[in-house]
Parts: sequence; C-alpha cells; structure tokens
Amino acid sequence: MSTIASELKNTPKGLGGHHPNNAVLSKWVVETAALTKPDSIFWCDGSEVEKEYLTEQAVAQGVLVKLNQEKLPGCYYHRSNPNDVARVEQCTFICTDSQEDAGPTNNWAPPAEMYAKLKGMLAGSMIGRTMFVIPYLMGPPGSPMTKVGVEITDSIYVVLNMRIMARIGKVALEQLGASDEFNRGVHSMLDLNPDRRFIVHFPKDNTIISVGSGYGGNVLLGKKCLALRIGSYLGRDQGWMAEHMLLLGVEAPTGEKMYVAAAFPSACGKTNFAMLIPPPQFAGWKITTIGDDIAWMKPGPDGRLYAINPENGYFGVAPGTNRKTNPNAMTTIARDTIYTNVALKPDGTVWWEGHDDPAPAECLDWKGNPWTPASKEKAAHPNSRFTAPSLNNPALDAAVNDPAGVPVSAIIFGGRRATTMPLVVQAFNWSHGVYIGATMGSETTAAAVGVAGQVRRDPMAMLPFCGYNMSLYFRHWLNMRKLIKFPPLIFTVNWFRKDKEGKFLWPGYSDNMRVLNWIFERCAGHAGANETAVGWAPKFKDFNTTGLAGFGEKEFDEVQKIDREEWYRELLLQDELFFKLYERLPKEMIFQRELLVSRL
Ligand code: GTP
Ligand code: SPV
Ligand code: MN
Repeated sequence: MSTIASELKNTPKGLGGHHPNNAVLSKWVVETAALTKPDSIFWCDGSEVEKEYLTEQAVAQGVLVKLNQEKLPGCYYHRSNPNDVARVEQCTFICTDSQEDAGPTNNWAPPAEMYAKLKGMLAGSMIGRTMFVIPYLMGPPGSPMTKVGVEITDSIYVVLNMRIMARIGKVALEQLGASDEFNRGVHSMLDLNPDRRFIVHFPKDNTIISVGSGYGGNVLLGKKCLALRIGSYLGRDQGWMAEHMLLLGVEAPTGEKMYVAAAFPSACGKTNFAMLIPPPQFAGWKITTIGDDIAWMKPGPDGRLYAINPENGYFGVAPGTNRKTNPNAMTTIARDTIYTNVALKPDGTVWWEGHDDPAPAECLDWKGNPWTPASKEKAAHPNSRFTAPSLNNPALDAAVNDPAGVPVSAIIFGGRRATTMPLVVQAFNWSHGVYIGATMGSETTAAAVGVAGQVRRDPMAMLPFCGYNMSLYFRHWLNMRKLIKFPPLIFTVNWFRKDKEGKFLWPGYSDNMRVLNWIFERCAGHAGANETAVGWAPKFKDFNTTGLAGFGEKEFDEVQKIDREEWYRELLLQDELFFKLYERLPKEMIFQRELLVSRL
C-alpha cells in the first residue's frame, strides 16, 4: 500500500484554512514550511466534515482501505511499510544540553548537532505533498494539567489517528489562545528508510522531531513523545508525574469507589486490565476506564494524588483481543476504528491471531500477501493495532473529562515474568514501592523492534519513555512522597508466571479482578496479609477464588511462591541496572536493596 501522500484533491471551501490567532504558532508553521517546502498547508479544525473529507482522500491515495461498512461501520484498514511496524528505541534520542541529563538509559546527541542533521533531512522533504498542521490537547479541555501541542506532519494517516487519540483542532487553539506555550512537533515520513529514522526530543525547547517512520508510537507525537518523554521532563521540574500507566475505577457493591493506576510495560496488559469485566462471582462490582496507557498525576488540594488521562482514544494491541479476553475492547473497536497491520478478510472485515472467529480459509496477511491457515507466518503482525475513540468504550468512567482528575488510591507495577515474581504483593511503604518499581524486570515484546521474550530491567515500565536521567527519575519519585499527604499504596503484580511446562499459572484477564479485589480491600483497610521477604502477600483466605475451577490453596501457593534461589538471581539482574545508574542513584535504592537481602 502506498505511503506517499500526493496533494489533496478538491478541498471543500472552509476546510484546511483554519488559521490561528497566534503569531508565534503562525511564524513557526511558516518557518517549517519554508524548510520542508510542501505544495500546500492544511490546518486541521477537528470537525466531522474534515474527517469525512480526509478519510475519502486517504482511501483515494491507497493509504486506507474502506472496510465492510455493514459489519464495521466507520472502520478503515491500513498497512504500514513492513520495515516500520513498532517503536524504534535505538533511533530514539533525548537531546539535552549535557549527556548526563539524558542519563545512561537514553540515546543522546548534542542538540545543535542533531538539529543540523534533522534540518538537513527535512529540507524539501514535503515537496509535492501536503503539510498538515494539527493543534491538539493532551488532557481534558480546561484542566490545569492539560497541555497543548501542535504536530506538523505530511502523513494523512497520522492526522486521522491523531484525531482519535487526542482532542484536535479548534478546542486546542482555544485553550492555547495567544500563548507561546505549546509543544512543537514536526513529523515527516521521508522515504521510510530505517537508516534515516529518528525520533528526537529537545526537552528544553519543548520540541519533537520525528522522521522516517509512519508507525504509531514513533509518529503520534502527543503519545509517547509528548505525554511521556517531554511530560516526565516537565513533571520533574513542576512537581507532577507523567507515567506509562492505565487508570481505572473500581466500585464495590456497597457503592464505595476507588481509582487505581497501573504501570505495565508495552504489550503487558494495560488495555486489558483497564477494560476488565469482573467474573460472575463479583456481581455488583464495576470497573470503569479512565485511560489505558498514560497517566499524568499531581498532588491535589486535599493531599491526595490526582490523575488525568491525557489521551482521548486507545492505540491497542489487536492479537489476543477477543470477546472472552476483552469484550469491552471488542465493542469499542466495532466502529470508527482504524486497524493497522492486522489481516484483511475477503468480506472486508479483519482478523488476527487470538480473534473469536476461526482462522479464515483465506485472507491477505499484514503484508498484503495471500494467507491460509497452512501458512507458516502470522496473518496479523504481533504488534498490529487498533485506533479507537474512548467514547466507544461501554465501561468509560464518568469522570474521564473531569478537569480535576481522579484521586488515586493504589499504584500497581507489573511485568511479564515467567518465573520469580509472585501474582501480587504490597510494598511495605512508599520508598519500598519506588524500589519495587525501579527494579522491575519484564520480557521484551513486539511493541518495540528487537528480540522479544528477553527479560530486561524496565523501571516503572518507563525505560523507553523517561525523558531524562533515570536515577533522577527515581529521586523524583522519592521526592513526590513529600508533596503527597495521603500517598497511594503501592503493589506489584505478575499475570504471566508459568509452570515447568510453560503453562500460565494464573488465568488472567477477567480473573485479575480477584487481585484487584484484594488491593481494593487493602486500601479500604479490610483485608489481611502475611509479611514476606518481598512485601505483604495475601493469605489464601483473604483471596477470593470462588468459582475458579482447579485453583485451590496449592495453586495459590505456587503462583505466590517466593523462591530464595530465584530471588538471588533476581538481585544480580537488578545490580546490572544499578551499576549502570550508580553515579546518581538515590541512596534509598541501595538501602532498600540491602534490606531485601537481609530479609531473604
Ligand atoms: P501497550 O499498548 O503496548 O502499552 O500494551 P498494553 O500494556 O496495553 O497491553 P495489552 O492489554 O494490549 O496486552 C498485550 C498482550 O498481553 C495481549 O496479547 C493480551 O492478550 C495479553 N494479556 C493481557 N492481559 C493478560 C493476562 O492477564 N494474562 C495473559 N496471559 N495475557 C494477557
Ligand atoms: C507501547 O509501545 O507502549 C504502546 C504503543 O502503547 S506505541 O504507541 O507504539 O508506543
Ligand atoms: Mn504503551
């Protein structure tokens, strides 16, 4: 499928020319156009008419395929270049003045050098093409936590995805007014040559430049680039936190309600957990979604930690999503959704590994090649995705647009670990919780280019997303405790522990409600726990297993097991990260490590 956008045809009157009343913004757009030399400039207003027109243009250009509108109303299909299907961590840079500010876990280059290189690549890069200007909001309109960004892009696919993932157009320009405080994002596809692919952040200038890719996290600049990398950098100086966390509401049959934030690495279960439907044994319990990927959190006037979801849509993993694992997601993506790199069936619907429907007798795979169940390769790319509006989610929380955000009672860290890590434990206190988050390990997944399935340290699920020195990020976490009078309790979970045969020890998905139930009761001060070397663990009698066939005390002990030999190995793996970060590592992290060793 062509990824080259040609000039737009027959633009209706009134579209594309929504100039802002903001001199700084206008000047920056003119300068960027002088560099990239597009044929035309299209200002996005975010309207429905605009969406219809741009969708039509994208179909005419072959960027989108219209899906079966009876079965999937408002849905479209996209294939990205096969060399461009995931985030590229090795091409992602944090360009602070000194390398130490970016820290040992980020790629760094001197800002002046990087600007010069990128400007060289951007020179004339939009000749013959349309340059779209997308003003957008990260966060609910009118919230003091909300940030304005403007993304310039030559990809119509980016425009149509951004209008699902963020609040774009008029609403953003209104919030911006005449202010010069907005994130400047420039994206150009170039020729999609992986050697000329760079995702670069200039935190001091609140600027992002992304070239050579058309894939989600590399090009939807409000998401990982602004909301996490630039966001974390701003949050450190401004006393708030930008985290790779889902946000959910949990309401008990009594009407008591809490909000929970959870950090799991990419493709480790955030979207699924955020949309969880409790199993039948939990009649009267309700889970609602605030967000599925990113949380911005700030202490509120009542001394609690308040969170918003800066996004307005879901960019979710397709494989494994079905009516059984995630019915709310299936409803969400039944309309108004862009599918990327899944398989295309002859009837104009879509399929992926782990779909409810059986594998189609024939279809086109994510590369556009004929595929049958006998094919050796996967029909959908393991990192194939859907882009769907939050509004479609039947479990959307009523407070999702609340400018004040929601108060967070619990923070959960979780990795994908076949061994060692128990299903759930609670940290002894905030700084122990920070240590648990900081030393998190997880198996790599298809969400980033590279070998999948290897355990690496992924502190707070932020390894690829922290916009400054990771040691100082730990320090910021520790410091936040002083700003929060009533801090959330901190927990760690692992849905992915396996037995010797490689079978999951825990059913996961909707049954994760059982873990959430214990966490809720701990926050409410009801549930009991045992002290272990690694934290407070549920007693079997405090853990609701009713209706969980084949899961008794023996299975519970197995999934909760703390094996000393495994933990000694774990400590060595943690040391690797600590050695790398040693220079500026907060002393508390070393002390917590020593305490753990002595408890073990
Ligand atoms: P990003 O969008 O990349 O940040 O991912 P995410 O953290 O939102 O992950 P998501 O919920 O999309 O899940 C990723 C994969 O893990 C999917 O294939 C899911 O089916 C699978 N998964 C999610 N929850 C569970 C669980 O509880 N148990 C098991 N075994 N698999 C799960
Ligand atoms: C992730 O990789 O954590 C994602 C997908 O949520 S992306 O938008 O590509 O970052
Ligand atoms: Mn993510």
